[in-house]
Amino acid sequence: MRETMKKIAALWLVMTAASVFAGSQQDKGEVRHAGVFRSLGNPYVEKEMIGWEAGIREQGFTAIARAPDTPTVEAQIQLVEQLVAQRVASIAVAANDFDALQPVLARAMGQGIKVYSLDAAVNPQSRMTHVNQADSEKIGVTLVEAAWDLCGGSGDIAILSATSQASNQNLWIDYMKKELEKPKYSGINLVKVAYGDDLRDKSVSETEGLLLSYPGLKCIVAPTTVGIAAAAKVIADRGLQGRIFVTGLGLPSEMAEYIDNGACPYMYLWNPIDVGYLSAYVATALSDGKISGREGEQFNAGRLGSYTIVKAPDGGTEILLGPPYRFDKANIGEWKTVY
Ligand code: RAM
Repeated sequence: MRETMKKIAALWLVMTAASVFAGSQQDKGEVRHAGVFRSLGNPYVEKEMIGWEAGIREQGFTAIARAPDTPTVEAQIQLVEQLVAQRVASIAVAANDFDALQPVLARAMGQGIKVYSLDAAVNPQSRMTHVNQADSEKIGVTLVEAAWDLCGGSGDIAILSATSQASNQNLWIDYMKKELEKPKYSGINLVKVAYGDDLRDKSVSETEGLLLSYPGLKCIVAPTTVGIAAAAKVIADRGLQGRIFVTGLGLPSEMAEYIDNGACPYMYLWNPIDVGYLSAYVATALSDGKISGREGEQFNAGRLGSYTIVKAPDGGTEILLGPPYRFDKANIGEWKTVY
């Protein structure tokens, strides 16, 4: 009898432990992390979202990914408002404006929601930290050097950007302008910064406008994956390879044909899937209390390893994914199927 009682007690203990374990697993899955990305229909953004969702899910949490149809901040404010009402654990924003999200994000943080930006930053008061794809100054310096090289040291260049409020592009352009002041670049003349709004058609028509207005143009630098693909298409369609060069930040999958046909001899980028994936680990490190967004804090980002929070040029903090990577004829074949 005593043996039977013991067996029943042991069984009960095992069953209770199992249900507690199952319960905690279930609770974890009920914790929702949210991400508001720049816009749908942008292959770069889609890859960023895929990486972020995968990173949240592999940690056992629920991912809610949202993005407006076009890269406007008004639509992002509405999406954030809905997510605050849903009481998510964290909100990531790849922002379409540096300052405009501050009221809603401050409200979110006031309610205990962990807020951070990725890709395109919000101002330091609106975030706990920021996930930056690469050192912003380095991107600016690298793109100026590329334009100078492609122009053979002198000539007119233009920048084809995303929207005029895009904080990442604006920061890179500021660094480009600063770099262009150096004596080495005295022969380079920046004639215009055009905005294609990260929309394919608008980027094509802005490129056509540049060609019309500046017949002597030698190089178009597009620090946006949408802009560079549109500009390279116009140059290739018109057979202008060798006379006008396109460079900037592009997705290997979209740019391989233009790198091969010479419209864009080389360009730079980083892995957008990893930008999202790293951000997913920032979400959970913030909500677990492992980090608070202060300079010097460290955390683990799954398959990417360990990261340290550093000071950002805007006065806040950030986490740098890694250096920009160069793509050219020699290596584009191996990258075009990766991202
Ligand atoms: C576009 C977006 C994105 C930027 C890349 C380089 O797809 O503007 O924010 O990081 O280009």
